[in-house]
Amino acid sequence: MAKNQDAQMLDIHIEDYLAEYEMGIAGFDTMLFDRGRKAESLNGQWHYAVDQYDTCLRQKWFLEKNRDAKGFTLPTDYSFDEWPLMYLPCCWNTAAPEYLLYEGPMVFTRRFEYEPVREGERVFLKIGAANYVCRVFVNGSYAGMHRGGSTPAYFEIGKYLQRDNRILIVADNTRRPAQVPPENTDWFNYGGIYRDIELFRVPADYIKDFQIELVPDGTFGSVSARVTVSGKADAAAVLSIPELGIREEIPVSGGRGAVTLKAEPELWSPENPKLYEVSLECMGDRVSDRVGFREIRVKGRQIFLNGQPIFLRGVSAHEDSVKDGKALTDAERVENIRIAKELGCNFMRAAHYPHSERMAQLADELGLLLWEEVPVYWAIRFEREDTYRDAENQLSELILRDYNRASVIIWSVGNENLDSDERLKFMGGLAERAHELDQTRLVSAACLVNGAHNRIEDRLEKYLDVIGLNEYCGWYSPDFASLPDLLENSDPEKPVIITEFGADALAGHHGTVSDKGTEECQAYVYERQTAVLRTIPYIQGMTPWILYDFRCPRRTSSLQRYYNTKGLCSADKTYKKAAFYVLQKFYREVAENN
Ligand code: GCB
Repeated sequence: MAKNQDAQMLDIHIEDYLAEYEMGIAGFDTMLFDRGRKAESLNGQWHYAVDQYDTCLRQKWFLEKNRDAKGFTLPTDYSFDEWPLMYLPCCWNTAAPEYLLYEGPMVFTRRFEYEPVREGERVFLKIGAANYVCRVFVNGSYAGMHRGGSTPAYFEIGKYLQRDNRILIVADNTRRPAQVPPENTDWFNYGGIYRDIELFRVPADYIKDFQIELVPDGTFGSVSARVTVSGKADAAAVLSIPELGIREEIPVSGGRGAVTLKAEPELWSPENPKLYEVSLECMGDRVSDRVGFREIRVKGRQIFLNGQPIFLRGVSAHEDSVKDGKALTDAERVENIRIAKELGCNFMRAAHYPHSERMAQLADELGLLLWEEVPVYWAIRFEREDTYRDAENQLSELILRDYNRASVIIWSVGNENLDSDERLKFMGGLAERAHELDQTRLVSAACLVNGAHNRIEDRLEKYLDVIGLNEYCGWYSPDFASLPDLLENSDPEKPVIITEFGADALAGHHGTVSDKGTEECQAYVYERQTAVLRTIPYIQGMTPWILYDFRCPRRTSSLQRYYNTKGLCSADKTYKKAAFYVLQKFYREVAENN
């Protein structure tokens, strides 16, 4: 080997180049409670390069090693500050037409000035979401990585910061069979850093987590709160809810504290989305939140909200926008909620992965119940330990992120997975984890019909509080008669939500009820479905598939044009198909009879 051959040349012989980046993994245990904290935003123009062969990581571009030991200038394959600019957060697919179908690594970098970290201060970088793996470098140092395309990542980076900084993030949305979701899904695999990028300064000892809820004991008479602080500190935290006249000390020992207080808050519901300003102070740190208090429970085969039986008049929705991909604006989220309410919904299934935390915050404000889900979708590699760890981490991150959201009533641990022993262990484990992290909500999964017996029957049911069921009678199972048969054959011990039914229809395409892809055909499926489902007492809700059309590479017919057209509205959300009004009429009747 030539003496002057340096690391940049050696990289071509190393295929396991990723091994050294498998550390500093951000996960649920490195999360920071950030509600009410002052954020310093790194959103804005970032330089970027498509890096199809992962050369940035292979050659360690982040070191900016432009000279050799003798001071000679080395050739480089990057030029960070001359690269083109992209505004982050965004999905690169919608940012520029040439990246519509790009899947792989993309390198983003920018410089920023930062007021130096003060003595006794810590700084966290938050990436709201980057699909699927992201690796972060600050001033040439590796700060860590995160897996999972829809949950936030927090990295402690204070020790790397100076006044003038360069940050570099490699985001890689390559689909892989052992990931969660796996390679094959029925939605578009958007790439990018598509939620906010922010810095948070916190004191040396800081509030790591803060959870608060109405005690779900049926009395609506007490509130409990828990705090976790960094390290194992002993301290006193102060919980304030001024509108309820609460200012209470919580003793913290070994880093944890909890309190249960008598309180009679006005209860949160879709009709009365009452929120309270809540704050928590501890060791000079302070966080705050806007929190609703409500109780969700199951008794027998019924679901109760605040002690009253409730039928969940729902609809499923992807996080998808023609213009922005998954990087929806708040205005578009509010519009989605408004359309769902116009449809008559009190409930939405946020399918099939964690939507932005803004969605749950807005649902809290505007009054819409939510089902939140992790992308344990279709053919997961259930036998793999690393896949389980990834799924469990994503679930834990979601639960910690949205724990204080009154709107969220159900955690879903997956969708349409074949009933095998490995899957039972995997998803049973996830359901147990959800129950362990949260005793105030229901756990569910969208299950398949047991086709052999045309029954609601899935071994996972024993782990669930509510059974979700996807059935496509009148569409994938063309014979409508299979639906009454299925429901008569079944005798579930728990409430059932029909988490999917539906049919494709191209907006504005007309024909007879038997012409597939027409609005008439879709509307007919909704008429037949609702007529049957309304008669079954154990069905406690439904979230038909789906509120609006969404991008989907698997859908190539001339009526679909790379969209799944089962939406009740067109993809741009401006046009309502005939089935929208069928469901709206049904939900009005349900609401009147409740
Ligand atoms: C399903 C899946 C959903 C699909 C839908 C469809 O069962 O859960 O992700 O998009 O069917 O349109 O086929």
